[in-house]
Amino acid sequence: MGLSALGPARFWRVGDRELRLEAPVIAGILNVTPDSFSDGGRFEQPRRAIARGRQIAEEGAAILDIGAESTRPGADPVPEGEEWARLEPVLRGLRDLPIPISVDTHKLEVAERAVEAGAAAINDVTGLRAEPGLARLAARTGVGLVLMHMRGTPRTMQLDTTYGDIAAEVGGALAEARRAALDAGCAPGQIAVDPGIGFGKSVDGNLELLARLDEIASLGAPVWIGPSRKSFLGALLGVGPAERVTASVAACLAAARRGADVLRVHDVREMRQALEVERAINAGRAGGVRDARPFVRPRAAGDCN
Ligand code: HH2
Repeated sequence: MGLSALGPARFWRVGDRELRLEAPVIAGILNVTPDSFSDGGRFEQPRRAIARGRQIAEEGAAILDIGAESTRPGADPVPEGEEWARLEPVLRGLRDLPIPISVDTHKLEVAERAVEAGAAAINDVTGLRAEPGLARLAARTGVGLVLMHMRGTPRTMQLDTTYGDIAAEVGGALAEARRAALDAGCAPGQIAVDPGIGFGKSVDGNLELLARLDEIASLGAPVWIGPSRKSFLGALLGVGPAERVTASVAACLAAARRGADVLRVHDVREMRQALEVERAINAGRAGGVRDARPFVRPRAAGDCN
């Protein structure tokens, strides 16, 4: 729904809870990797990662998105044993977190273990291309499923970034992936989509996708968007990842106005402040800010989507 209008209640189903999406919510990024493009190496130690996860929840994120394998351009795949060894202590340490945790993985075994350890959603940057079994896992367990568009793999994705009509091609691929998830038994309300900013796209391709995000939103699924600190912002402004915070907030607000529901960001505090100001202006009063708290409700028995 984005920032433009308050429509009827919309939810994203994540396990035994539902996230209210009349206004955009924040997914805070926690990368427990040595080599992520922005926060690589900062949260490799479980103690630090757990502290950052708690901070992300306190700063106002509605979801914590944890990744243990970098997907930056050129990144090498991580064996699943190593990916799980990075994730497990952090998931266990954050079991009592008040907000749902999504795990950014495309490996079935890692996803299965993560769900057993309490993850409420799986964020699959391959959109079921690497592992169609992820849809069956989501159907069986009820966890949320994010289907992202990527061309090729992180190693190959920037080799060819030309498209005919980028929004139509990406939207078509996401519609197909969503259909495959539904065929595997997922409920429509479980499935979110993401056009994959920076994954096999040129600078102009990313900008066009953001400009035409309403076309992706017209698929009817909750829309995730992840421009945070990415290189297209560096190409526009000539600054490194740490100096792309304001640009990331601006990109997310522009995306939210065009229908993004879940803003995947590194800088939760800054994003939250921007959303609060925009929402207070839309409400025409400061009191509207209180309504901006992320809202998670338990799913009622027999609820359907
Ligand atoms: N971007 C990254 C990773 N996962 N998932 C979704 N749904 N959307 C995204 O845009 C997205 C994603 C890459 O960013 P980051 O996690 O910060 O870096 P790295 O892959 O180097 O760990």
